[in-house]
Amino acid sequence: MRIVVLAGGIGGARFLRGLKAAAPDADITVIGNTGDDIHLFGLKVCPDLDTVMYTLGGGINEEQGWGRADETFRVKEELAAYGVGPEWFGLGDRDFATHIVRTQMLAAGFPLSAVTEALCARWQPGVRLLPMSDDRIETHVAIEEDGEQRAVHFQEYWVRLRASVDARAVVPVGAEQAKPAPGVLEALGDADVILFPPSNPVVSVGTILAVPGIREAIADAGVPVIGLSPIVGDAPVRGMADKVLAAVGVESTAAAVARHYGSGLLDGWLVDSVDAGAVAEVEAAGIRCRAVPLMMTDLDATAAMAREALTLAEEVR
Ligand code: GDP
Ligand code: FO1
Ligand code: CA
Repeated sequence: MRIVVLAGGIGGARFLRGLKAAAPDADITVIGNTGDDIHLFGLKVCPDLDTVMYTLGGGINEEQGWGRADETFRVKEELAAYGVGPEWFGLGDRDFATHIVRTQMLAAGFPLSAVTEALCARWQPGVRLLPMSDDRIETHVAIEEDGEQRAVHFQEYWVRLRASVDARAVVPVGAEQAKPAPGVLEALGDADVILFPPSNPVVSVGTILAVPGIREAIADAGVPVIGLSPIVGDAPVRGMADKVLAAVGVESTAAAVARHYGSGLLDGWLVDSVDAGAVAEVEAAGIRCRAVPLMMTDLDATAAMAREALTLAEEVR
C-alpha cells in the first residue's frame, strides 16, 4: 500500500512513528512543510523536515519534540559572546552540523529535495521524505505590537513571542510562485491513501496545500483522504494552532477544522473521543467522521490512531 502523508513537525513526526508500526509493509512518502524554514547565521534551518528526520531516525530530543537528543550549546554561547544573535532561537551543536551540511550542499547547487535525501541517507527514517517544494517559502505572521502592524517570521512569532500576541494574518511568502518538489505530484498521483496527520492545519498542512498544484493533485487523486484532528476538547494539544486558526477565521474545534479543509478535500476525519459530539456536524458537512482516542501518549496509542485512519479509508473507498 502506498501512503502519502502531509506532515508538519512534532504532530506529523509522532503520527508517522505510529503509522510505520501500524503498516510496516506500507510504502510511505512524506510531503514535509518547509514554510517554517529560516536562515540563521548564514545557514538554512528546516525545522519540520528535521523533526521528521530525527524522530523517525532515532535522533530526536524526545521530551522537547524538536532538536537533537544529548545536545549541547557551545556554538550558540560562542556566537552570543560575539554579540551575534538571535539569542531567542536555540540551535544546538549537533543540530548545527545538519544545517552546515544542508547549506553547503545548497550552495553547491543541489536542490533541497536532493539535500534532504542525502541527510536521510544517514538517518534512515524508513519513509521517503520530500520537501513540499525546492523553492524558498517562508511563513510570516502579521501582528500588532505596541499599536503598530508588522509582519514577523513564523519562528519569531512562535519562539520569540511565544504566540502571546494575536495573529492577524498568516502568509506563506513565496508559495504562489513555488512549484512542488520533484516526486510530490507523482507520489500523490500514485497514492492508495492520503493522510493529514494531527499537524497544524494552518502553518503545517495549510502551507503545504498553498503550493500550487498540491491541493489539486490531492483532489484529483481519487483515493481516500483522511485527516486526524490536532484539536482535542476545543484546544490544540500543544502549540499555537488556536492563534493561527483565529487568524484565518476558523474556530479551534475539531469540527471547524474539518469544515475548513472541506468535503472537496477530505473524505474522512477522526476526532478524539472527548469530541464525539462533533461527529454529526462533520458528517453533515459531507465528511465521514469517527470519534476515537487521539492522544499520542505512546507508540501503541499512536499506532492505534493510524489503524483507525486506515480503517476509515477503507470505509469511504
Ligand atoms: P509542529 O510543526 O511541530 O507544530 O507540528 P505539527 O504541525 O506536525 O503538529 C502540531 C499539532 O499537533 C498541534 O496543533 C497539536 O495540537 C497537535 N498534536 C500534538 N500532539 C498531539 C496528540 O497527541 N494528539 C493530537 N490529536 N494532536 C496532537
Ligand atoms: N522551538 C522553540 O520553542 N525554541 C527554540 O529555540 C527552537 C529551536 C529550534 C531549532 C531547530 C529546530 O529544528 C526546531 C527548533 N524549535 C524551537 C522548534 C520550532 O521552532 C517549532 O516548533 C516548529 O517550527 C513549529 O513547527
Ligand atoms: Ca511546523
